[in-house]
Amino acid sequence: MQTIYSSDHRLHHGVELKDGAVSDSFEKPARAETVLKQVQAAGLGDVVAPHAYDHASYVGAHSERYVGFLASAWDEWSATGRSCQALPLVWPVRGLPSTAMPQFIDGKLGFFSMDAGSPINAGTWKAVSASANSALTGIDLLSRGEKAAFALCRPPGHHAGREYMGGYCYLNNAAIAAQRCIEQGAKRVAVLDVDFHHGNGTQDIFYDRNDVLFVSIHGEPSVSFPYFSGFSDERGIGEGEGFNLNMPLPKGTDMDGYEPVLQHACSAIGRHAPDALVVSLGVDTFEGDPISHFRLRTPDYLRVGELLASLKVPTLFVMEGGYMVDEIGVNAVNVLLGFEGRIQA
Ligand code: Q9C
Ligand code: ZN
Repeated sequence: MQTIYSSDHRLHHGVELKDGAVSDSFEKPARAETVLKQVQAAGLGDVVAPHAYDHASYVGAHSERYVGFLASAWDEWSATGRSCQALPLVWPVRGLPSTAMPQFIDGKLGFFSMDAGSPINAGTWKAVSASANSALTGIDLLSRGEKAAFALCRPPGHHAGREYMGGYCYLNNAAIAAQRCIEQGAKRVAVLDVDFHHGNGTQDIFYDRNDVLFVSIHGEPSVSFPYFSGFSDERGIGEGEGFNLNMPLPKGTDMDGYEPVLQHACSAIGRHAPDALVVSLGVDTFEGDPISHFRLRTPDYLRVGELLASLKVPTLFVMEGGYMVDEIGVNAVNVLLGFEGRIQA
């Protein structure tokens, strides 16, 4: 399968608040470089650059004012004389009365975010839009008849909701891809999220819809980020009721616990009979991941890919999380090799 990759991701690198201090983010450029290297080493297929898309392609999954905020946030922030990265510091939590969008950038940062995990620097928008464009290009490959494609997106996207960034994410690449698929005539699409963390953003975007089924397998939110969504009783609303499926699993889950749940997820996707499948491919389910708590091992990812292939649906893989930089390449590419049936004995 082809991989869609842009080196523009390097323009974005930021800090995160960890253990009460500011440190380099786990979500760093070396992640995408490692995955790209393994794509090439494994001979997965051609690596192509994303096409250009305008902002309207991101609206649908996101609101227009949110896309506008992301596109101009750095200019608004740096116009105040600050040269450090922009981070939110105040949020409209339960009980605060105003729901109006603030006029000043410091207020907008809180208004359009769920946490302080998505810093904005001078190159962030270019990287973020190239990442979304990679997912859009992947969908266009599927509509031209490809059976599968790999959007090597960075930064990731699945924590970004209709109107908010968070958890290292800005634009929801998987949701933007699924939305394009629908706009191009697909009746039904499924998004399967196998990142360790719940895909709260994708859930948010499709929660009231029955054309896009969202299924997520992730660490129990009572003890894992993002804490405030991902419980199994979140099943969708209105027309979307029954089209949101959360499958939280306990910390320490290994392949023995994971595989039957993945099979269950695949059955649900099969019943939806989608025209296309978008996989939010996080490999922070790995046993060595520094911020996550599942125990999948490198060969397990081949099996994950094999199970996904059994659905026999055109599939776009969209890179999400995975932070053990030395291993994420082989783990992510193992899913793709397993999908293609290229499993060495
Ligand atoms: N210091 C994705 O995997 N921070 N996002 C957790 C670590 C948030 C993960 C605490 C993790 C977000 C795309
Ligand atoms: Zn994650």
